[in-house]
Amino acid sequence: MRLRFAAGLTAAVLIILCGARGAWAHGEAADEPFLKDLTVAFFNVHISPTVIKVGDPVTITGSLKILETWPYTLDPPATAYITPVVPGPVFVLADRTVNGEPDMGSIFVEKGGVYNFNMVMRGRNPGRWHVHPGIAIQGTGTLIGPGEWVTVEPSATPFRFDVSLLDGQKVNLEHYGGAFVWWWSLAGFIIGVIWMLYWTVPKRTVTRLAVTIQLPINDDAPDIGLITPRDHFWMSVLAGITVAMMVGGWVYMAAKFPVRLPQQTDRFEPVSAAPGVNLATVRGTGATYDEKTSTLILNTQIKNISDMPLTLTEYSMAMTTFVNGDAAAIAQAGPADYTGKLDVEPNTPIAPGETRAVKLTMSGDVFNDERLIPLHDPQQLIAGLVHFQGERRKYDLVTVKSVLIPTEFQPQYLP
Ligand SMILES: [Cu+2]
Repeated sequence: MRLRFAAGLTAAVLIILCGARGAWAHGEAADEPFLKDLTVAFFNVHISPTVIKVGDPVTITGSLKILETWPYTLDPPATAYITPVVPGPVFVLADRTVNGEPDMGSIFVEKGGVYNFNMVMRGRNPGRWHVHPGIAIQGTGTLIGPGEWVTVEPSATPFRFDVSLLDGQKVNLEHYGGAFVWWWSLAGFIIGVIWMLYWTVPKRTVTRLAVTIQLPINDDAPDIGLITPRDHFWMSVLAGITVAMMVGGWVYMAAKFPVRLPQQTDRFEPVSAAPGVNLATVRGTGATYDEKTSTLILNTQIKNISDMPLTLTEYSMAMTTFVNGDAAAIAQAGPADYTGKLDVEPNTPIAPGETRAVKLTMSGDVFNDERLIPLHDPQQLIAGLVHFQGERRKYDLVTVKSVLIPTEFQPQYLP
């Protein structure tokens, strides 16, 4: 019986090991649609070049807006961190700016804020990696933008990451202090392993739990050999070695690095890059989604509140952007898997002061692949960003929220 179980288990493990393919997604499809649609819209994301050698730079640029439709069920967005999202430490982040300012760490953000980012990473490990920009928001998690495959080819020169210290010394962060950290951690680990083996292998503390849990908490029970004076002695020795290691480490650090500075944090509030002047208002008047054709239709009521004609150029939702333009314009809008064509009806400029009903139609596998559309949720809501282009380089980004009903529930489709 046991033999059969062991054979079955081995076979199952082998099948899983041989049959499993590498995981490459970043888990964003598992997030609820509202968590992607109502929170942040990414647009104008560019990741290039897509083939590099180890040590070479890859630049991620783009923009994101924290939508005014941020769900009330989440903590309000306050502290955030704009970051490349990659599978593990296969790149290093060498430089980052947000709205033109150097960004060392977290920033303070606000609902309605627009943030333009520019991140330079350098390839560290050879491989083919899926790279996204993302924004980690305290209390919510990391929301990710569109991704691109980047191939890092091996290089003849080993990876280096040189930085200058305050005293002018140059160090290679790839290996700096590595040997010390390794041996020092191993020393601490060995003390822990000795302690663990001491109490589990020769002792019956664990193997006879039924007996030991009967004893009162403060009873050493030396009469049944549970904790003897000899044990006390050896535990004191282990504790002594630990204290000696810590004192030794502190003295070594103080002697070797007499000039020290506490770890620095630099948090600031980037000035939002929102266009400033409002050119239009947009009201969502209902959306539908057809699962069979992956088509999203968004009905809107648009009012031009500016003094110039406006053209509706794009609609961005979560990590996708749909473009009212030709193939070249769509290719310019971001990574191919996350962009598509936007049909605008009627597709003529909206006159100053005009209010017009406009129907936006877009389709793409990305809606299903990234699970962007709420199909059976308690709140059937989507939100996105409508881009308008005016005259004299004036533009506007207007957040629109709409109730969405899957077509299978539309009256005309019901049996
Ligand atoms: Cu990915």
